[in-house]
Amino acid sequence: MKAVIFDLDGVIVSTDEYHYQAWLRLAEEEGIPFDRDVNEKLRGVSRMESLDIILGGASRTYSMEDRAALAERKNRYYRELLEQLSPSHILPGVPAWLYALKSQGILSAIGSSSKNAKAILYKIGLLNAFDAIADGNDIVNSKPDPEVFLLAARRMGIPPSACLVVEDADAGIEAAAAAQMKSLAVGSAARHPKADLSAPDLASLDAKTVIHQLLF
Ligand code: B16
Ligand code: MG
Repeated sequence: MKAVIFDLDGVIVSTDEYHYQAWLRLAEEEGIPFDRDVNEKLRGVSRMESLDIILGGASRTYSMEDRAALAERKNRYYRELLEQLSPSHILPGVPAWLYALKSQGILSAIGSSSKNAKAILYKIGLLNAFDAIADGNDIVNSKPDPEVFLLAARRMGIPPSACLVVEDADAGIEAAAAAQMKSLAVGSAARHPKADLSAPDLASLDAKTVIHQLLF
């Protein structure tokens, strides 16, 4: 058996833009420098680690309590933005990929650093579309650590060497390599040196061709 493990944010749905908007709102309120370049460093990284990266540009120090409150406030802003999600937000190419995998008998999973993953999948109508979900609630170490992908593979009963990871984050491609899984880099991660294949998005590739090229 073979499997494909999809990252969520930036691969299945463009919640990456909502993360950006929520962090921007928080940073502006706090007077902390933040822009799209800093935002790129947050892809695939946990909420607290993301906050620490952003606070690296702050002029004052923040206590543990301050940091917890800031992370929680950002999550509130983010959850407000998630309210608008619907199946129309599923990214191009995703339905065709899921259909192709099913018809080929290949398993599929979500491997996401997000603690909001299941809420997002529910809103876009894909909560029951995968054979396994591993997310930010299940892990101690977020990408580039391979933990979330290894857990997804274990939940499907598929060895890492028979898994392909689809990722939009450099940290996610690093995590796939550390898990000894094949990887397809899309969006911001495209052309990462450790990716086995790169493309702008899933719509530009035929699932069957990619699977046979990388997993067989
Ligand atoms: P949350 P992914 C990641 O999702 C995002 O890319 C990253 O920007 C975010 O900080 C992280 O989830 C945690 O998200 O605050 O919702 O728990 O790309 O791994 O699906
Ligand atoms: Mg992502």
